[in-house]
Amino acid sequence: MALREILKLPDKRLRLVSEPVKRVDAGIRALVDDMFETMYGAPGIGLAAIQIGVGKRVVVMDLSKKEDTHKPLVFINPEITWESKEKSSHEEGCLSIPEYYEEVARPDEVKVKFLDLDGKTHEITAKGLFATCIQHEVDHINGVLFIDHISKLKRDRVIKKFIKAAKAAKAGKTAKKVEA
Ligand code: GNR
Ligand code: NI
Repeated sequence: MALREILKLPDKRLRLVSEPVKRVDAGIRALVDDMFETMYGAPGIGLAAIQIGVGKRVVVMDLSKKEDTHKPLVFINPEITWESKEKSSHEEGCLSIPEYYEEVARPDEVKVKFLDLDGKTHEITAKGLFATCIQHEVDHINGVLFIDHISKLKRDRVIKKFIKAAKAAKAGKTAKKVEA
């Protein structure tokens, strides 16, 4: 198990399309372990492998409220096979875009097909926060970020802010409080 560094905007690797997993083997299980450690450590409720720099279609999630009742979920090669016409809007955040939150409208309900850690296929229906989160994570493995679903004005502003912060960090300055 290892805590891995989470890639932040404007890291270009966040824009890569991840590759399907061919075989669920010990390497994938080790990756999933690292992803859970990193997600719980952040803390966050979901994580896609590309957020730790691994371009494989692997997602972990835990939507449980209390820390002592972990409900770890793993989705390998997740595919959205159906989405409801009804949309609903929820405030989203992303560990790769820290401390930025915005409302995003997405299909209210989706069906998701995926493999588990034994390589077995499942298809489930997700609603509410689960639906929001799985769509957010499937976006990640396709190189899409939640800010791609908000207005261009807001998106450009947040990207600019993170570019500025990255430059300041590189220059060894305090990059914590860069104004938008
Ligand atoms: O921790 C996270 N919270 C969250 C809140 C609303 C919608 C989506 C998410 S996912 C996010 C973790 C993350 O960045 N996953 O990619
Ligand atoms: Ni995210």
